[in-house]
Amino acid sequence: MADINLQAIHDEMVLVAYEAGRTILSANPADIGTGTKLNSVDIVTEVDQAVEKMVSSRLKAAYPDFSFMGEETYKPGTKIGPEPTFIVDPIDGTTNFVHSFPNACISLGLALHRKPVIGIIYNPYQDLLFTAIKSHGAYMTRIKGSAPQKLPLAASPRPLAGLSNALVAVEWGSSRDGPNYDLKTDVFKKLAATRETGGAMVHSLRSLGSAALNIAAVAAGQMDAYWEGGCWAWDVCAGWCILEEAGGIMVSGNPGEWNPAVDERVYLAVRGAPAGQRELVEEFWGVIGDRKMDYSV
Ligand code: LIP
Repeated sequence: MADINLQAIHDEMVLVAYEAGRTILSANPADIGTGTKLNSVDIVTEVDQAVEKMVSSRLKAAYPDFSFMGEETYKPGTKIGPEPTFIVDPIDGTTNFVHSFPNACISLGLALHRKPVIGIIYNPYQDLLFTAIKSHGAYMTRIKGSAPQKLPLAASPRPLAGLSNALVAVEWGSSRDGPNYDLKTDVFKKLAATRETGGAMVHSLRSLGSAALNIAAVAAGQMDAYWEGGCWAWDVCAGWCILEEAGGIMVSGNPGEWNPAVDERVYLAVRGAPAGQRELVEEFWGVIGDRKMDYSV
């Protein structure tokens, strides 16, 4: 286990991601069975389940000693251990998928000692692949077979110049009441509001509908930050590796924690920049104040 070949695992994960992409594209969302989990906006489809089955059987066959955690087969309370663990969301952006909104992906991560070391994100609608291996950089491939572009896309990324110059990704998530929801919506409002009224007046807010694609956009330098509470390790593991390899940082979405766990459930991703990363995090945490999102129950 000590000398695992990350490049070979990465290459297999890319093949698996492309196969998942073909399954996602071949499904007609109007004809597939859908169900719900926690509530009416926490959606699962037959395609999510079929893709996870294919992914888990391929990865388990190739790497029988590794652990596997997938969104659709997750058993509440399961912990991620130090052993190599595939952390997989078969379709991240399921709501987009069921609405035929072409922004969904497969998110395939590998964690080692609970840290993301490989990240593969593939949006088949745009034939857009994001990949990274720990200490080997992050890449984006626009069309299968074309030359990968190194991330971030800008050769000299601009310094971060505070929230008032930032494009920020946020998500509504599937919990739509209670203290977490109140905090989130209050922060959304404060991020957008004018400085005169106590807000940060960010350039704007975006919701791509997929944590993985939000993080990939931050890694690419197309957005400055992404903040969410309530998502899971399978939503962020792959993107996290890609983000770090592109010079970005992942900190807690709750103020004060610079080194969150992969299953922290509250995250703030900030793009790579020659200056201003820590300042942006601290300014963001200042908008949240002394409150915290809590997903422990
Ligand atoms: C989605 C996440 C998104 C979150 C949604 C949902 P899914 O994952 O990517 O960030 O806001 O509630 O969890 O369900 O499409 O795999």
